[in-house]
Order: sequence, then C-alpha cells, then structure tokens
Amino acid sequence: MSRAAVRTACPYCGVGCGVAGRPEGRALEVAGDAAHPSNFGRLCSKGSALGATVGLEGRLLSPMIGRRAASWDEATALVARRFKETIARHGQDSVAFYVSGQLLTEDYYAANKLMKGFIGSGNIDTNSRLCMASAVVAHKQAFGADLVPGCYEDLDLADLVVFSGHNAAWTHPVLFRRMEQARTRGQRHVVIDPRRTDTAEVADLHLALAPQRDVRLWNGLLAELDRRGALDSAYIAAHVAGFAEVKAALSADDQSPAAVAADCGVPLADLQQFFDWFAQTPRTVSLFSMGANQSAQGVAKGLAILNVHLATGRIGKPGACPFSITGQPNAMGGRETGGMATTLAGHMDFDDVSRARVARFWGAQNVAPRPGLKAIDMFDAIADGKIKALWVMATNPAVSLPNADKVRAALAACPFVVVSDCMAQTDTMDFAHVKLPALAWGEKDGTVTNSERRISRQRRLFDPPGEARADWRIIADVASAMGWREAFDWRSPAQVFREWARLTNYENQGRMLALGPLAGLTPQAYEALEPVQWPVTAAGGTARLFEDGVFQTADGRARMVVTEARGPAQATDRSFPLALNTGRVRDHWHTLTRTGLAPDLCRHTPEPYVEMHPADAERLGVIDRALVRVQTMQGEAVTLTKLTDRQRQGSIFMPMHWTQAFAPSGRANPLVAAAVDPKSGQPEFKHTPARVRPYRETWRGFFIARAGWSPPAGLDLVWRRIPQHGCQLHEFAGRGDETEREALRRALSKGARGEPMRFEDASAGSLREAYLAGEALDRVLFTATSGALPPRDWLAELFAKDALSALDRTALLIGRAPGRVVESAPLVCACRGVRADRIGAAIEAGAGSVDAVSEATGAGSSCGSCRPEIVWIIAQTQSKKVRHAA
Ligand SMILES: Nc1nc2c(c(=O)[nH]1)N[C@H]1C(S)=C(S)[C@@H](COP(=O)(O)OP(=O)(O)OC[C@H]3O[C@@H](n4cnc5c(=O)[nH]c(N)nc54)[C@H](O)[C@@H]3O)O[C@H]1N2
Ligand SMILES: Nc1nc2c(c(=O)[nH]1)N[C@H]1C(S)=C(S)[C@@H](COP(=O)(O)OP(=O)(O)OC[C@H]3O[C@@H](n4cnc5c(=O)[nH]c(N)nc54)[C@H](O)[C@@H]3O)O[C@H]1N2
Ligand code: SF4
Ligand SMILES: [Mo]
Repeated sequence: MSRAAVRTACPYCGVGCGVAGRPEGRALEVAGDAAHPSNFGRLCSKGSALGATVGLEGRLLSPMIGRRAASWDEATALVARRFKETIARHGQDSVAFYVSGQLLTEDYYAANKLMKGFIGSGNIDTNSRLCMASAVVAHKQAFGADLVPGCYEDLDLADLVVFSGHNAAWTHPVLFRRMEQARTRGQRHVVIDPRRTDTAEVADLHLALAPQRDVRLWNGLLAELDRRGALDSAYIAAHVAGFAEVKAALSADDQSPAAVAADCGVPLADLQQFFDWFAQTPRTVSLFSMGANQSAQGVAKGLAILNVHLATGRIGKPGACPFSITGQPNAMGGRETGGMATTLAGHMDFDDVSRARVARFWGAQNVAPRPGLKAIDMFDAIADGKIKALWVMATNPAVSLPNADKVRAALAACPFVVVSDCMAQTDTMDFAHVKLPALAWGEKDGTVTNSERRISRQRRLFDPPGEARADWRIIADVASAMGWREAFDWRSPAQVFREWARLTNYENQGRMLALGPLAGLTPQAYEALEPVQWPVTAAGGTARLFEDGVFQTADGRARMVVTEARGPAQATDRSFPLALNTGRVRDHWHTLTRTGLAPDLCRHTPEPYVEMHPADAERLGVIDRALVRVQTMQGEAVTLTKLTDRQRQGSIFMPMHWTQAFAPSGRANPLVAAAVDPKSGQPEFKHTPARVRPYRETWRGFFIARAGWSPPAGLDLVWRRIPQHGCQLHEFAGRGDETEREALRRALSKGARGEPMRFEDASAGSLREAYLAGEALDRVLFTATSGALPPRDWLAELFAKDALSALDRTALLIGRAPGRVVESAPLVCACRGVRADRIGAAIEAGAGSVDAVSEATGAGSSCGSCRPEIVWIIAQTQSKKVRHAA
C-alpha cells in the first residue's frame, strides 16, 4: 500500500481509538493506529466498518429552508435574524441550543461562547445530559471539579475491575479487550448489572442486582469494609472530609450483608465474595457507566462509588481509581468547554468571579447570569411555548430523549427549529425549518477528548462534499451575522483551539483543567498534535490525577457525601408490573444514522426486540420471536420478543436504536418516563414500569426493494426496515383485513414499471408479487395470513443479479427457493462474517474454547468483540449436551 495513512480518531465511543485511514476517492480503508495509546492498533467491529459509512448516500449537501435548497448566505442570515427577533421580543432565554458529544471541541467552544457569552443565556445543553450529567455532579461534589482521576493504564494494572452498569464488551470493546488481556495474569472482573450481558457472561462474578439498588450495594460495601477494618484511615485523615457524617448516616439502615443481599436481590454468598475480593484487592478500578448515571439517583450512585474509593485511598494510585467511562467520542470535550447548561466554560461556574473573568477573556458584555435549562426542562419549555427558537446540532432528540413522542410534539410546535446534521433525513430533521449541512467524520478537522482526558486530533480524509461546512464555522458565521464578528472571526480550527486552550490557562489559580503550552500551538504543531492527556504542562500530559492527594476544593480535601439508598423513581405496580430497561447493542450506534448504512453492522441485531425471561413470557402467553405490545404510562411499542434467562424475572430490555425511519413501532423512547435525578437532571432511562401483551397479528409479510420505503400513513401496520447489500428488506405485520393488505399492495407497487409476476392463493391467504426492471429483480412482496414465508436471504441475493434465470423466475412464482435453503443463522462475528451455525458445528467437532473456535472458523480473530458471545455459545452447547446425556 503506497498511499500514506492519515492518523485520526474513531467517531464512535469514548475509548477514542486511533484510526489510520487510507482514502481513495470517497472510498476508505481503515486500520487501527498502532501508535495510538488508547488502542495500540486495535479496532472493534464498528471502527473496522467505518469505510462502509463514509459514502455520500443520504447526505445533506446544501442548506435547506423549508423544502427548498438555499445559499449559505441566505440560510445564515435567516437563522441570525430569527434568533435576534425572538430575543428582542421575548428575551434571551426564549432561545436555546441543544448540542452533542459528537461535536468537536472547537465546535463546542464556539456554540457555548455564542450562547453564554454573547446571546447571554445559559440555554445551551448537550445530549451528555442524558449520558454523563450524574457523574459530572458526583465529581464536582467529591473532587471540587469534574475531574476523572484515572487512565487506561490503570485498567491494565488493576487486579480487580468492577463494572457498574457497564456492558463494556459491547460498548467499549477495545478497552474490554485490553482488560481481557490483563485477566490472563489474574485480573478479576465483577459485573453489577440486572442483565447477564456479554460482559457478565465472561466475568468472575456477576451480581444480577434488582433494578436501581446500586446505592444500597455500595453503601453496604462501605459499611462492611469499615467493620473489617479495611478502610485507609491514614488516607482519610490526610485527604478526605465528610467520613464521619457518611459513617453515621450508614447506620440508619441495616447494613448486615444478609439485609443488603436481600434488598439487592442477589445471593448472599455472591455478595460476600464481592466484599472479600474488594477488601483484599488494593489495586481496584470501579468503572461506572449508564447503569449508574441514567437514574433518578444517578448522582448518589456515583457518589456511593467515589465514597468507597476515597475511604480506601484507592484513588490517584496505579491500578486504583473510580472510573466514570464516557460514551461519546467527545463527551469530555463538551464538559470541558461548557456544553452543559450548568457550567459556564473551562470548569468555571456562574459565580461572579468566574463570570467576570470569562467576560474579560471573551470581551463580552452580556455573559449569562445563571445556568440555563437542562435538556428535559428545555424541551418542556419548548412544549410550553417559552422557548421559541431552537438550534439542534449533532444529535437526534426526537429519538433519543425520554418520552420521545412528547418531544416530537414539542418540536412540531416550536416556531423556529434549526438542525445542523450530516444527514438529509433524520427523525429530528423532519421538524426543521432550516437544515444546515455539516461536515461528517473524515471531512472535519479538530480535537476530541476521550474517557481518560486524552485529547486526540480528528483529521480530514476527504474534501468537503457539496456545500457542507464545519460546525464551528456555521456557528461563527451566524454569530457574525448577529453582530459579533470580531469575537468569532476565526479562520481555522487551530485558531479556535488556541483560543480555547488560552481560556483554560487564563487567570488560572488552581483549575486542574489547563492545556498549558497547547495555547501556543502553531498551525503546523496543531496539525501534528500527538494524543495528550490534560492537564498539560511544559513537561507534557498527565496520566493520573490526585497522586498527591490534593483535590480541587478550597481546603484541598476530597469530600465524602451522604447518599440515601432509594428504589426506582416510579415503582412497578399491578397495572405495570415489569421494569423496562433500555440500552445498546454491539454493532449499532445510537439512532442508526451511521451504522444503519453498513449492512454488515446490521446483521448481528437486525431488528428491534424486547428481551424477557421465559417464565414471564409463559405467564403472559407469549413465545419467542412473537410480536408483542410493550406498554407504559407514556406510550406503546410493538416489537419481537427475545426470550432468555439472561434477563431477570420481572425485568425487560429494549435497545434504544430504532427510529421512525427504521421501525416506528420498535422505538423504545416513546415508552420511557422522563423521571430525572433532581441534581443532575439526568433521566432514568433504565427503569420505566411497563406491561406486555400479545399483538396477535392477522397477517405477516415482507417487501424487498432497492431503496428504503415507508408505508403511507393511516395503515394499521407494524414494520421495520433491515438494510442488506444492494437492497432493503421491510418486514410487515398487521391486524387489518383484505382491504388493508390491498391498500398496502397498491402503495408498494406505485412507481413500478411493467406488469408484476403475481401469484395469489386466496384459500391460504398468501400473495406473491415480483416486479422486474429489465431482466433484474426490482421489488418483491410476499404476504400470508397463515403458514411460513420464504427465506429472505435467498430473495435478497437475487437483487445482486443483473438478470434472473428461468429457474429463479419459477422459484419466485412458486415462492420457494430452488434446492433446500434454510434461513441463515444469526451473525456472530461481523468482521469475518461467521454465523452461529458454523460456530456450533466447530464446537460439535470438538472446539471447546474461544481460541479453538477461532482457529476453526476465524470468528473472534479480528476485533474480538464477539469473543464473549462465543463463550456463551460454547456454554449453551455444552449444557445442552449435559441435558441430553441426563
Ligand atoms: N455498540 C455501541 N457502543 C456504544 C454506544 C452505542 O450506541 N453502541 N454508545 C456509546 C455511548 S454514548 C454510551 S453513553 C456508552 C454506554 O455504555 P453502557 O453504559 O455500557 O451501555 P448501556 O447498554 O446503555 O447500559 C449499560 C448497562 O446498564 C445496565 N443497567 C440497567 N439498570 C441498571 C441498574 O439499576 N444498575 C446497574 N448497575 N446496571 C443497570 C443495563 O442492563 C446495561 O447492560 O456506550 C458507548 N458505546
Ligand atoms: N432509551 C434510551 N435512550 C437513550 C439512551 C439509553 O441508554 N436508553 N442513551 C442516551 C445517551 S447516553 C446518548 S449519548 C444519546 C445519544 O443520542 P443522539 O445524540 O440523539 O444519537 P446519534 O444517533 O448519535 O445522533 C447524532 C446525530 O448527529 C449527526 N452527526 C454526526 N456527526 C455530526 C457532525 O459532525 N456534525 C453535525 N452537525 N451532526 C453530526 C448524526 O447524523 C445524527 O443525526 O441517547 C440517549 N438516549
Ligand atoms: S472501541 Fe470501537 S467504537 Fe470505540 S473508539 Fe474504538 S474502534 Fe471506535
Ligand atoms: Mo452516551
């Protein structure tokens, strides 16, 4: 390979892997960057598939006003005018920005400066409110600022890693692989998660706690460590305040292991095992993620973990720290620059001293006097008509906020909505009055900060397509048009970055967030910037914070804070007896705008589903892979069941990813209650009382066409779209009669040329229709009221043929594949394309370990994300054998 690789950073998760990209036209070959300290050359399935997502299909390439394309000058002027008019008429708090951890630091800095510095309102909040807000508040209370103590090296060095509500095997796969390596020298893993996730499957111990019992568990651990004399009293005496109060408060509850185990719904022996390991292992890292943060007691969950680490002195030492892991590639950058409504900028708050300092630095007369509205309140204010102009950047709130149909109604009612996105159509774009085309990953240039405070460069691989522009520039142009040209007169991301870095150093008496010498980067040095962890000093970056036991509080001591153990915000009851939990799947990213472009990433989990325990299913009379209604106080979804004993009885789980564009009835968030943590404003995505009922469709069917399609409104249909190579599969089901199916058939045939090949069997209630474009297959529709439908894979493959053979045509008409084709087994290894059946065959043939399966099939030999699933398949196969033998 002669082309030089461009070193950049992955746009997905907060691990922040380095990517070496070799562009050729719009095509891209990617490999892990062997020199990047986050991943040392590894990539997970999503990172490896980046090449499949950089095409221009579906991109927004020109500004749009309403339905017409507009020039940048016109669109910028309109946005500036409408924001100014709204502010003039209704005050500066009548406008808002809702931004995202998928913006670059430069974009974030620009957006925050415009809103908090010049418009003079605090109303800029980020989707990190849904993600990191609880951890941020916990850090501020305990350490005096939003500081993440540890680094990835601590995960290599730890002897015990505790995962609290963190499915690392799927959500931070490359980091998980690093820890798997550490296990070969004896590192132990304990997973605290109501579900037996892939992370739990391969752990040394899984505590399948009852939902929302984490505070009880961690408080119980603290009490037990105290009883055993396992706390570090010297560390507490020297560096911690608040221990006595916390200890006194603990005695309000029965902290005996038996009582804690009973309240948490875990076996006493397992809890004791966890306590033993924790007590015995100085080098312990406690990772916490969405199972902790996304809770109405998210701050308390974080604090309960920090309390234990402070009381044991396990912080600021190699292999020992509490570690809040970030989700998005630049969640951290937003927390630094002031993307959250609750901080001003650069870890400064709204006190008079900080406001005056930031005003001096920006040369701004009108710095926001107080925090703005947090995301949930912001959308409530939009619904109430208090916010009348909204600018959404790099996030898809119509899908990702709780109570999503209420959010959609708010967006629909908002007098002026601007959306900056790379894609022409998203669920949120549908509500935009002005659409602004943003550069996507591979086109934009700037910096991101990962979970371990490491700043990496995202570099440009492609020329900007169409009229798309960098987000920072779009913001700066609007700011200039609003009359603040001087303050936003940047020419390059390097210039924005330098200004941001200078702000971190500005009148800095003790803010640990400081970029030091980076404030003087030349354009060349910015271009060549190597990954570096803040705080940055003349000596370079800093891997670990608090090594000297000094925190960013007035007296330098960390604070232990009393945390009260409560249950879920909304308890289950007789009407809604099940606890609905939501989260992620391995190969999809959020609202599918990117991973939905890569058919190979759609194969591991092609469709939305609700996971439930077989015993719950039996009681409800539902079977595996049946359509059910999932209902909550907020809304209803119709989706397929997935029965598994990895789910706790009484709990169900839905993935968050599906959207109006992919599966309207499979969306999770119209169901989710918007109960928030009172301090952080973060919603309890992990717990909504729900019930499940059979759907009882009267017919099913599917439609395959070259392009994606959505049915006309008014039909009582359940459908989902599953991208394939070269075509799109749409699965349907409905409860209507003949007339409804006929209406659907007519809608689907619209625009088709020629006469269809058609077969109808009224007695069996089945219909098959195929349209050809020339000799090639153009679209097919199959429906049936009873009996099986043919394998979709066979039909999808026909779309790859330029011309159908006579045999293909006959097969189409009789509705059966020539020869014996079975529906293919689920894909396990996305990188090597290995399905479950081949893995099963290898195990049958004697492969008894992941390595042996990997040797035999290739599965798990590339990114390794599927290795926990292979372990699970081996266990399943072996337990089946034991059952047969018995
Ligand atoms: N594949 C993939 N990876 C991603 C993303 C993606 O979309 N796809 N998104 C990224 C982003 S933005 C984020 S924030 C991270 C999130 O990464 P994670 O936090 O690992 O992901 P989630 O699946 O949201 O939730 C984690 C776990 O919390 C558990 N949980 C639910 N309730 C409780 C509880 O009461 N207590 C405890 N202890 N656990 C509970 C859930 O069962 C779930 O397994 O992933 C990042 N990485
Ligand atoms: N039920 C449930 N809901 C959840 C969660 C959960 O666990 N359960 N998790 C929550 C969490 S942790 C998160 S982080 C959110 C994520 O939710 P979102 O932020 O809404 O999800 P994304 O799909 O990542 O949306 C990013 C959008 O930005 C666009 N985009 C990508 N790059 C750029 C860019 O450079 N510039 C611009 N202008 N646009 C860009 C993409 O096309 C896409 O439309 O979801 C939250 N919602
Ligand atoms: S773990 Fe995967 S998604 Fe996360 S940064 Fe690395 S390659 Fe990207
Ligand atoms: Mo997130």
